[in-house]
Amino acid sequence: MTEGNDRIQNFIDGRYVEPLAGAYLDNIEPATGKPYSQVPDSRPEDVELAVTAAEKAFEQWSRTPSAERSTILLRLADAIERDLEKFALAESIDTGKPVSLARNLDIPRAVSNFRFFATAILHTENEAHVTDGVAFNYTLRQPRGITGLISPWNLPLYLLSWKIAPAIACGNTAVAKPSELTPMTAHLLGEACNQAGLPPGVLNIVHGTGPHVGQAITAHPKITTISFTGGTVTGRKVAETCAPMFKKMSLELGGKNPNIVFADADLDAAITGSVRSSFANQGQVCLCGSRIFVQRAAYQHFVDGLVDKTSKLRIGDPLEPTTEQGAIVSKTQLEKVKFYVDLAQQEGGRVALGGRAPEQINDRCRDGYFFQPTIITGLAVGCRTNREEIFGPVVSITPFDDEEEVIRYANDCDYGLASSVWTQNLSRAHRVAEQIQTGTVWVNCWLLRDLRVPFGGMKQSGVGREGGNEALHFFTEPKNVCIAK
Ligand code: TXE
Repeated sequence: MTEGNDRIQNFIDGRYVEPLAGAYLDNIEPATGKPYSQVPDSRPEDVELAVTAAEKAFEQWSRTPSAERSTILLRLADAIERDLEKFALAESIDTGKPVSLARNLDIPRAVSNFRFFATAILHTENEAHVTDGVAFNYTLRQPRGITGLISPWNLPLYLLSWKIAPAIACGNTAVAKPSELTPMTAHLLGEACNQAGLPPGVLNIVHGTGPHVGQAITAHPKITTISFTGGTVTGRKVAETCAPMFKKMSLELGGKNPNIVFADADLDAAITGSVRSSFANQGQVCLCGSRIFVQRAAYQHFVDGLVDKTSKLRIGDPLEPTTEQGAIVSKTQLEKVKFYVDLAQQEGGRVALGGRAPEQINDRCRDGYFFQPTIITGLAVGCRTNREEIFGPVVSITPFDDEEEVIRYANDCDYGLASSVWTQNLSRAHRVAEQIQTGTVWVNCWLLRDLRVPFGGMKQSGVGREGGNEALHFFTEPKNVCIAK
């Protein structure tokens, strides 16, 4: 880690500041299990400081022409890109993910988020409605004020920037809280904001735990808009706080996503795609397809292929450039994964691959939180392992006979975030996509993202949508002006 970064600071009003109470938490490196820096254990007073700064900045920023906001956001994207290596290393150390993944995916996508919304605001349209010969209406979309942005640990900079970029591009100011488990890239972002010339107070970053900082943000009366990504249980708490205050909220929560493979699919492509959708980022992506359903005629071929390809994934020190599977984010998360693998076996599942920690990786990583990619077969569709979000490198595979049956399996779930369907039959692809209850259906692919499309989940996977116009609408307040003739 670069010198001077071992103690993270809050970023408020354009400056790095200590938390007021001077308290810090250890920031653990998952690959070693040891603290490598400290993160502020901020309190509501720190959030208050951030809100004051954001309130002051809002006056000017909300009136700054969009072309100027756009230029600053583009400079911010450039600043991150210039320091891509530094960001990628920080993200890998913080999360335990392979540095190659951070370098090729997470950080470049964070850059794209800023570029996308920086340019999107230059191409918006305002609606106008002519009421017969009586009146003329037009709709203004105005910034909402101070936004509260709370993000999780799995894709720290990518998910935080997915919120920050539209929020501030639309002329709002922000109080952001990254996960206390993975604060380093957000810490570096402050520096990039200053390099880009973002006015002080437009983006404020307060580090700390959910109960202290997250709760203070969601409960703050001056923060009227909350965008949250995290677990469903936490999302419920956020909603409970926001609802009586009539805050506008977007909740991106968990998933238990079906990955459906028909016998008529290109099976090689389905197997390769399923290795990714099962184990990318050690399975810690809310979009991972942890419930795999394979049509009976292709079942054994698919299981053998998935086991074979997955067994070749290189588990290793996340900082090694060749590593494909790194560490699980925390000890708690590792325990959760182990719990579910034990439960799966009690529920009658058979471990076809993995199921335990790998052999020692190297001396540096001997106390790290590693777990082998794990494939389980033989589970009943409705068992707990097949219903509850594990959020780790564990998938279960179940055979099915026909379309009707697999649609029933896919939808028999409290979550509804994303799904994948593998088939060469175009009509079937349309038919199945239409019936599956998830916010996204990927056909013959996974995690193929176009930033313009609505993104989010149904059922307990959340409320609201992000992405493209959805985000521009979420972060603005529509106001209709009706002029009589
Ligand atoms: O997430 P939390 P956790 C799922 C996954 C995981 C489980 C718990 O199944 O095992 O959630 O993970 C902040 N008010 N996902 O506990 O707590 C917290 O500080 C306001 C899926 O690590 O949901 C962090 O910044 N904020 C998910 C953020 O919420 C609060 C990604 C998310 O943390 C808060 C992560 C409160 N009361 C976990 N309590 C996905 N869908 O991407 C905590 N936070």
